[in-house]
Amino acid sequence: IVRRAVCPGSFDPVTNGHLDIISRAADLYDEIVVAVLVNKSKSSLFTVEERISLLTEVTQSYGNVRVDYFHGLLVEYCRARQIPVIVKGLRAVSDFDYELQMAQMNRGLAGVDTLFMPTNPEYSFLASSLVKEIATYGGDVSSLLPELVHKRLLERLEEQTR
Ligand code: COD
Repeated sequence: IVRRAVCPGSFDPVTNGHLDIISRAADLYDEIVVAVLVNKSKSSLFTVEERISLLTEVTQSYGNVRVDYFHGLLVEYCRARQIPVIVKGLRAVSDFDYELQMAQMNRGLAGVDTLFMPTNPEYSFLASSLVKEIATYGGDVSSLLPELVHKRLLERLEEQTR
């Protein structure tokens, strides 16, 4: 039996905080599916295709990680793919309220359990939204992102100011 789990998110773009959780999850399970939420009502800096391509490149070395996307409810995706576990990173108590609510709802809805991993303290303040904001105003975010992602982020922000 293959032990599988999903790491879901927006990944706009993937940060070192996401990668920390994905790599640790990859050590615990046979296969990790990183699932990008397709949310048409939320504006994003990178398209779903771009986010998938970045994730694929930066997780390539793990061997047991693949990247996919989903629409709608995460538990429906889990059910269709027979994935019994969601892995989430917890940055701070502020994440906990909402994450606990989702975890209980997802278990109630479909029996899908959630595993919480404490974020590496190095990344406990890290969020894609903050990275984008800091980079927009010229701040240095190079230590928070994989090199390739950092490069694409600067390119994208540059394109936007043209
Ligand atoms: N360190 C460690 N982990 C981190 C860090 C960090 N610095 N930053 C993010 N993470 C982890 C967290 O576990 C987070 O949940 C995940 O990475 C993804 O983060 P984001 O910001 O890319 O994505 P979110 O928070 O926008 O993703 C939310 C989901 C898409 C998972 C959620 O909204 C969802 O499941 N939506 C589908 C609809 C649904 O099923 N709704 C019902 C829920 S009950």
